[in-house]
Amino acid sequence: MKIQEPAPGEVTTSVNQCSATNDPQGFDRRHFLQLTGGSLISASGGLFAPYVWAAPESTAAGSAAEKVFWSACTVNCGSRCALRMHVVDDKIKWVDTDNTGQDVYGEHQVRACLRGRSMRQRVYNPDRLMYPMKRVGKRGEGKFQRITWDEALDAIASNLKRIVEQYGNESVYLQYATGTLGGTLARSWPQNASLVTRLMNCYGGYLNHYNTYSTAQITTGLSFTYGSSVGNSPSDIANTKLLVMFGNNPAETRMSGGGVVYYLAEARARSNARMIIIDPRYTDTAGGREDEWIPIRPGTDAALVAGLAHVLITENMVDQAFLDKYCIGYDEKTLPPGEPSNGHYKAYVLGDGPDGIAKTPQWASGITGIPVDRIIKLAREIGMAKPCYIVQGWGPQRHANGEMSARAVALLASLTGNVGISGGNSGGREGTYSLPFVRFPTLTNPVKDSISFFLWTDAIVRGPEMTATKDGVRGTDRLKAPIKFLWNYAGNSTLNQHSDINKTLEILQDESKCEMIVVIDNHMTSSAMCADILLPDTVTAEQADFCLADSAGNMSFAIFAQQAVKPPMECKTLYQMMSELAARLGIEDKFTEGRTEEEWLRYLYAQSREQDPQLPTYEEFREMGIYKRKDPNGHFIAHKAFRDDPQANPLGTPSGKIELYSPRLAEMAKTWELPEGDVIHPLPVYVPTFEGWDSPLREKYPLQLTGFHFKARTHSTYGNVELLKAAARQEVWMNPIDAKPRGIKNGDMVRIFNDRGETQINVKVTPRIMPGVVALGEGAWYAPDGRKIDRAGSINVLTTHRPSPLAKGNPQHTNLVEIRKLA
Ligand SMILES: Nc1nc2c(c(=O)[nH]1)N[C@H]1C(S)=C(S)[C@@H](COP(=O)(O)OP(=O)(O)OC[C@H]3O[C@@H](n4cnc5c(=O)[nH]c(N)nc54)[C@H](O)[C@@H]3O)O[C@H]1N2
Ligand SMILES: Nc1nc2c(c(=O)[nH]1)N[C@H]1C(S)=C(S)[C@@H](COP(=O)(O)OP(=O)(O)OC[C@H]3O[C@@H](n4cnc5c(=O)[nH]c(N)nc54)[C@H](O)[C@@H]3O)O[C@H]1N2
Ligand code: SF4
Ligand SMILES: [Mo]
Repeated sequence: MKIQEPAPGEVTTSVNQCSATNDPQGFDRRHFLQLTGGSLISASGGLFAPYVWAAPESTAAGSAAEKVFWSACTVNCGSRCALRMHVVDDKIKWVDTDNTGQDVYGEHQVRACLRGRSMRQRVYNPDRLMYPMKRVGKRGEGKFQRITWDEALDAIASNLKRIVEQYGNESVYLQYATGTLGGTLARSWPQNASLVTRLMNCYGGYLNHYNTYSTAQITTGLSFTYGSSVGNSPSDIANTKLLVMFGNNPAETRMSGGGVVYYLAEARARSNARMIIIDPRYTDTAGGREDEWIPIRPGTDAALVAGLAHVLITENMVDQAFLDKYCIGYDEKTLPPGEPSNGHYKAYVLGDGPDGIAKTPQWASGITGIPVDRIIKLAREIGMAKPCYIVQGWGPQRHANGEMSARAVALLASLTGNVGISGGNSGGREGTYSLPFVRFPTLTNPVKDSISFFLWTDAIVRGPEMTATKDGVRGTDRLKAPIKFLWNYAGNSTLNQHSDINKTLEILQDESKCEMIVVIDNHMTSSAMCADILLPDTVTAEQADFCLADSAGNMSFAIFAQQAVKPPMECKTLYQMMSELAARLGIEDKFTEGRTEEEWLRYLYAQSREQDPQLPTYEEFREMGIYKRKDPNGHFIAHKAFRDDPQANPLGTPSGKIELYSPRLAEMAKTWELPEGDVIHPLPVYVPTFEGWDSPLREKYPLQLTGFHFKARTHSTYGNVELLKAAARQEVWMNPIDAKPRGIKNGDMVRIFNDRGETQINVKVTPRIMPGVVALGEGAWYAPDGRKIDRAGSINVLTTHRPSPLAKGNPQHTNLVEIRKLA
């Protein structure tokens, strides 16, 4: 199919048409489809529908003109797969994946999942951005005008100069963004690692953020327990007797032949360990492979742990020697001096603490919804299995009390002495072995002020009111300026992935607040709709880069991604864009150091080889495509050195020990200003929260809504690929017990709503979710209908901006809603 170009200056027709929907919220994708005669291959719509850009017909393998290039899938799914692009006439005709090695466990192929294999549909997608554009309508409305690169970069440079002069570098923010995180040149995460960061560091700095949407509560929580949140490698499951998974679903969240799900299957086949899954949903990881599924009410894991602890203590199954030697705060003996007596965990559990309540299995059952006898049986199983691999995903911590849940699961690993040994685990997520590659130097940020990644909307509205003890601001007592300039490179968290889309949009639409938003993406996402200036980036297949493994167990790897096809239309690499912008800001030499992209890759690789002479030469690496190496130490065992010799290898906590009771948290509990109902506690106790299972709001909104990460997408990325939408449909899960009284049948269209918003989608009525709880895969592309109602099942119209107490993180799995059949 042919691509027609709008001339520079021309308002794109499709956008004009879209404004005809009179949609105060902005772009209406479905309506737009009708207006354009539905000629798109993507039902999610696309701004360039009249200029259709569709995947070329695929061809059978092996034609004479075909060339094969190694590439990679660099999205944030926790894996990193090799893709092999089969190219004819500068078009990708088909995609396969790692075909090297013997494909035996331990030297296995890093084979891509369905998402990576559908990469062509992302490269040749009607949503693809092709030209620089500027906003001509209201923010979020989706009206853009094509401009030249010079115009776009001049506008960015002059606004950046003006805003830095007027409000300081502290008013410039780099949005959390994980669209491409395996790469070296194209790397959007972590925040301090991208080329935008390097540019801003050359230009006086920017407002930092700490923590992530992924792991805020666990990272913060476990930093108080262990000083880090590492876990044993999943290959070590081969050495365990029992596998206990709290809210962990690697079959969806760690897919691929190189991902945790493969280790789980292979390692467990070797140990034949029992597997118990604790999750409100019967997950794909269960899927008939589990020994037991224990459904739990969202947000109540800390109560389950306390109930288990009651059994372990009263039946004499705790590992007292471990607790005495390695931990503080389990009982009176190891309670740090000066802390209130009976402030320890044992007193909390036995009812000798300040609340006077014994955390019996009966007590825990009332909160978690798990039968009493099941809690007792689970405690005995965990207490007797030596060793026991206790692991948590990040679902339990993405809650309003997630710091407590995360610390409680870790505490269970200590109570049973499973920390620092093979076949055991810290209670944290699975660990991974990484190759020591040198990454792009992004220089140092002169600005030290930092906010929680989740509070950027607050920082736009009330930046200078935000303080250390009220909002968790770091590096300064109080923010100096509100956010005035927002960089959004390879992320969709400016709208789709952040909480409370309706409120966020309202904040963004006030142009007197955040004055400039620059979005650099491949696709017209809902965050891109909020841009003032939109820059079209290349995709991985259009540039050379090194792409490094992510959660890859104990076999790490690196992929030499080649340029398989040329960038379409006016797309540029980030390095090109940032270099040209640096020239306008008078910092080009500092930014580029005189190197081209290829020269940077060679330069960085030479440094990596200096550190690690085992690496192949640059040319060999390019030829190989993928380079793999097994952890020379076998399995990674978290906190092993500490377990072997705690004096010589103390943990990163103030006491050097595992802090079941944290004196630092006791101090913060006294000094931080918290809203009504928020709790910071030195022990990982169970606390009820806003919009929890026992919230009074349940009278109005009786269903707990939890999100989950879905196999059809990686967050929102791949969310506009028709094949994937059809393969795994967006649906809200609901138990038959909740569906029946509402007159809801499987497949019905339903309204899911609360005070913040409404979304409509089909329902999946299934016993795979516990009664009283409903679940929606996160990341569906926000598709408002003009009356603030989303028609795509985009969960963030229902989530809240209110942060968790300690991490100031995203409680995106803590929501109350009602569901009704759509009349
Ligand atoms: N309700 C709810 N919300 C959530 C979550 C949840 O569980 N529930 N999960 C949260 C979590 S854990 C995370 S990590 C965040 C993720 O949020 P984001 O980091 O915003 O992730 P994506 O939605 O995948 O958006 C990535 C963007 O990068 C773009 N992109 C991909 N490759 C490239 C590239 O090479 N160049 C450029 N320029 N752009 C590229 C994609 O088109 C896409 O727009 O979402 C969070 N939001
Ligand atoms: N296919 C796919 N893979 C992905 C991603 C994706 O979007 N798509 N995103 C990637 C990213 S960035 C991240 S951060 C990770 C996210 O990884 P996780 O955060 O682990 O994934 P979730 O699906 O949010 O949660 C895991 C499980 O926890 C359950 N759960 C929710 N609340 C509770 C609770 O209170 N208690 C218990 N016990 N269980 C609970 C959910 O039902 C779910 O099955 O996944 C990564 N992998
Ligand atoms: S989405 Fe993840 S598992 Fe799937 S191909 Fe890409 S990197 Fe691999
Ligand atoms: Mo994440």
